[in-house]
Amino acid sequence: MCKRFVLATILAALSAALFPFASVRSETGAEAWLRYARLDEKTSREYNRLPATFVRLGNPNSILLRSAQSELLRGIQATIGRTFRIEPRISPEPALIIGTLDLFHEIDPAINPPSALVADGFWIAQIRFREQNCLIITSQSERGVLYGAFTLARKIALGESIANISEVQNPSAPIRWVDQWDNLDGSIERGYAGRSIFFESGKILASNPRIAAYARLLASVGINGCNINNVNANPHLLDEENLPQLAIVANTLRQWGVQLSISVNLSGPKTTGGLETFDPLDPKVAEWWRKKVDALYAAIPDFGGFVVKADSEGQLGPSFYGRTPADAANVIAHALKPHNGVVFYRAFVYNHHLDWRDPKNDRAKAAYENFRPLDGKFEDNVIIQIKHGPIDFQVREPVSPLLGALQNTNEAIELQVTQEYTGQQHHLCFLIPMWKEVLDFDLHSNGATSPVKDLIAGKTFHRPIGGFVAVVNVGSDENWLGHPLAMSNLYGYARLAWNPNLTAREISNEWAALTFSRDPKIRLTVTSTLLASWNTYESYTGPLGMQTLTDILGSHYGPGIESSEENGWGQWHRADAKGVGMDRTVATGTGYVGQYSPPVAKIYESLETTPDQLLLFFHHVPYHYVLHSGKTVIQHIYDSHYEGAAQADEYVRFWQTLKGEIDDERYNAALARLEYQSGHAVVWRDAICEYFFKLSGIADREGRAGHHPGRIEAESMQLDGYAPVDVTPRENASGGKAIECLSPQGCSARFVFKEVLPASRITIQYFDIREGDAKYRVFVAGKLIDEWTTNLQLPATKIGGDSSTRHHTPEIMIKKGDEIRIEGIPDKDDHAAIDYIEFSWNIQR
Ligand code: GCW
Repeated sequence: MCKRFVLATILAALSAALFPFASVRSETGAEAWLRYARLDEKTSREYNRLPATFVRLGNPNSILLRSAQSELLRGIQATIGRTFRIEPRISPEPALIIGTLDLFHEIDPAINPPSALVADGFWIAQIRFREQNCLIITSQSERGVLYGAFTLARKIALGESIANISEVQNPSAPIRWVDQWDNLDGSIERGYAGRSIFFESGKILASNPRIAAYARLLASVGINGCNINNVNANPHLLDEENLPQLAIVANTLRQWGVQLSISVNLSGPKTTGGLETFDPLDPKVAEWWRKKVDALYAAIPDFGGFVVKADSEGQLGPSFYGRTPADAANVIAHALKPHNGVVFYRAFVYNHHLDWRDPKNDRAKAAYENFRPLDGKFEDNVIIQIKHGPIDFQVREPVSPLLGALQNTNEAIELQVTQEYTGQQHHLCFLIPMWKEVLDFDLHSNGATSPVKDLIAGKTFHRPIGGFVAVVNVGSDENWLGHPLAMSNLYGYARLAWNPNLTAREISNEWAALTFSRDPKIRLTVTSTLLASWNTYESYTGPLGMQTLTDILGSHYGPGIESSEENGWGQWHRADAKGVGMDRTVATGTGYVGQYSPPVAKIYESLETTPDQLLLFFHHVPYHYVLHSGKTVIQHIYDSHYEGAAQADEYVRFWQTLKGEIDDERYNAALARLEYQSGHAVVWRDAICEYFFKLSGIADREGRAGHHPGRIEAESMQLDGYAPVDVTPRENASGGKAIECLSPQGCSARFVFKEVLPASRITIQYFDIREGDAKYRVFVAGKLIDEWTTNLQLPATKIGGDSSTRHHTPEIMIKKGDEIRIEGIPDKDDHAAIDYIEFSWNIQR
């Protein structure tokens, strides 16, 4: 044993004795679920019978097999401390052997998995091989071997038994891709975790090590393609001078079996290509695409293909020349076909200038109306990429009927890991339960059973290709997605794309164990919080199928209930004084329901059979309408918001039970977000309850909506420098008003506490604007008790629902007659604004 090692061992033992609780190592979250934490002694012993020798069959230069080897050895060494003797070829002793099936067959043709392997599938097995007990990982392809290696490493990291293992795993679908909406300038559209890892200032960051780290994470859960730039595509990415850099990115991804793809702009032939047209039926345009594609493949022979967003939200498309999406998709598909490339043509084609006065207009109908008539007209290397719901990643939508309507066309479902409408990673929202509902939903599109998971995999209509795409938008934040718990959505997405029959509980359990700990308490705390979080978020944002009632014209973040109405975007909920909801029935509404097959349409056409959670998506009803639950619609709106906000608050306490049991870094970072969420859930609750209370004039049975006993409005305090301002929409601030400070020296607001019982804590509702770090100080009876600076990086540019934030002071005794004074010092656009304050009491008043 070398001296340095002895010293390190003594030091480690000493520090463990002196600091028994310091054993939780500090973490950033960068390793995500690939932490390979050391297993305890007892569990490690379960793997004592692992062979001592490792053999890799096949071409010694294969990069995929090299990745598989390094990952497997790294994982096993880290988790159970085992190293292997690496042998160049099979020798007569037990071994862990990896390689493609044809190479095993060369040695022993009798070796065969118990069931067939499809592309990317693998077999992990303990077998007798040349009279030795061996553990093998094999597949038809090298990429399958890589997936098998990751899977074995994961099984060991989870402490699962591999004794007598013989497991065949095949992916559910060939397409398991991720999309990034990264712009060439380094920003990310709907990205909430820092700048792009792929681009900056118009340049490709080809040698950024984060690209390889991302690809490794993707490969570890079976993702095989990555589209790196925004679907609102900058046509310059295809410029010739970018090809060498793109080729470097492709090389990096290739090590992990991930194919590179990019989004293209259909107007490219004209805007950057020097042609006077981009008409897909013009031969010059076809030639332009052919040349571009040939050049691309000369640089990147295994390039994946293109993603196309056209005739959508300002992107030009074939309609400009009276052509169809099939015309446009096919011209590119022809260019890609000789190279085995594919086109993902997005079905997100709709008119955002709809006349909202026409009760028959309905954006939900657009995808089906545009693509159903073209079924069978697309080349077989075109995949129609369909968002899971008919609108746009709302907190709840029905399944898109288009998913069941294409019988002669390939399709992929588009999901969204980046939480655009689901809290932007400031709120916790584990989306796997939602995606499970979508994937299991039976669209009855062939008259018999046809769940979405079978349709997209091409199983129902025997399509050659299809599958899953998710918009992920990881960024330069060390932990990839900002919220320490948000990577559960990427992990879960990939696990579902591999096997949609896994349950949300199984997935969250795996993720919690790999990301935090196998300890049952930690696992249970993390999984139960995750599993409840989507319903919680839905209940305080947009229940009953109203969609996320957010500011749809701007940030898509805080409450903005009316922003969807009286404009052409078509995200209408049509709330008025008498009732709420969109009538989409065939009988009296927009007719959208008729896009479903008869058994599904029958459910949604009738008020009686429409499930409560989608009621207002399909029907317009009076506020007194009684749900299946027995509650009226209006009472449900009030109750769900109060219950949801209370649940969000529970998460904080639940998480606090993990203090000291996981590393402080991730514990504190998650706690800060959960505390913020619990405050912002109150903002949502109050805005929506207030809005519907005013609009309907119907009181909350529990007397909560519109009443806030114990709340002191900032505008009612004695102000020094601060001035009241009206907030719009008014429901986004308590009483419709706030106070703001425009004086650089700062301002103050004070009042005298008059309650008889002493209070124990003050809650300050203030506004955190992104541009500027305002400061606040709180004094009680002249004594400074708390101060903080605002820097939460919210998507907030003004005083309102995006910026409204809570701060709790530490516990302190506040007595009758004490003066409470809050000082605010503005910074840039952040005017140290305050909405109200509230008190807490330790004893029931
Ligand atoms: O949800 C909307 C987003 C846009 C996005 C668009 C799309 C990339 O608000 O930011 O554009 O969907 O999916 O194309």
